[in-house]
Amino acid sequence: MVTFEEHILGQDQEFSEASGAFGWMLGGLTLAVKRIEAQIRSAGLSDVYGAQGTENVQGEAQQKLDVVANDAMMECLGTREGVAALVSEEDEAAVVFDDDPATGKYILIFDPLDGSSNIDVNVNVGTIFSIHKRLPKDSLEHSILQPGMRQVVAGYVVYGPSTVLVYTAGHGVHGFTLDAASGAFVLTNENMVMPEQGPYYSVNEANAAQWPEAFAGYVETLRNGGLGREYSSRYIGSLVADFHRTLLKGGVFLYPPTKKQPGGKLRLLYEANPLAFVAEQAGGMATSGGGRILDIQPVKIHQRTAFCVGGKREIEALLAAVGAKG
Ligand code: AHM
Ligand code: MG
Repeated sequence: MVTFEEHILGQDQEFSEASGAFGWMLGGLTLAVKRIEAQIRSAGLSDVYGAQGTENVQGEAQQKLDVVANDAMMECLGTREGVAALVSEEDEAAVVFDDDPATGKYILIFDPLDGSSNIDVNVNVGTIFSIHKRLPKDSLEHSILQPGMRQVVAGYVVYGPSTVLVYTAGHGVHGFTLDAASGAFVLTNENMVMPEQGPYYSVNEANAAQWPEAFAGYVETLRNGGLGREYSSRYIGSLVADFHRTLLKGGVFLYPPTKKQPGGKLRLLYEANPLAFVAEQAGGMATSGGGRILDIQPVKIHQRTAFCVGGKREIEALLAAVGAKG
């Protein structure tokens, strides 16, 4: 049995050298997600379904479980050695724990509970995380606003029929399943590869009338067999679950710009970047339609982006349709 912590520490010389602080921080991450998963599993029994009655920084109604999940991440990671700052979808600003670059070495950016509109109906939700190194000679703000290509680790957890953790540290993509007996995330899928072309496209088609013409034309091409195969449509509305299917089965997930949200809906730092890193490491591609996701220089922590991710064949066709590079 190989656990997540053992696997990741063996991936990179640098991580094993820093194994004290780095391993301690990863232990905080897995502890938090196990606490979140326990709350999700018993949600109907413990009155944590429903709205909290508050709004987050994006003006979205917070669900009780959004708050529970965010608290778990903050409590389990905030006191860990090596953590400089935590940046969450649920908090307006970064929470700084150690501003000394000599000791506060890592920044964790996360969406504690993605897909919260699906909680009350017992459909998969997830946690997405991204880890950057603190730049020793730069401000903490600059260290947080690094492009996705500088991520050192990224991944996600899907709370589904099984609880699955997928990560990359830049050496392929690896999947783990939570073993209820041992309480550990155990390696179940090493070196995951996204099929070059797949059977599904995944998009909220209720927005079709609001998409730029090139995106609408591309989806029409998928529907009419223009990519040389028939596609089926799948859309869960939980990014983590839609992405996980795309990773395993192939195809394309897209959230194009809309008239209502011309800059896209999904968030760059804790939704698009980590999933783009995983996708690329699995042989797939990720673009905003205007360029490679991992090349975008963020200007603020809650920045949004259009997000299209999937197999090489589907994304290359998308780039040809929208006239973008990378
Ligand atoms: P959340 O982080 O507040 O849950 O919002 C993000 C979610 C994604 O999980 C999902 O891909 C998308 O919003 C669905 O949006 P829509 O309902 O507009 O299709
Ligand atoms: Mg989200």
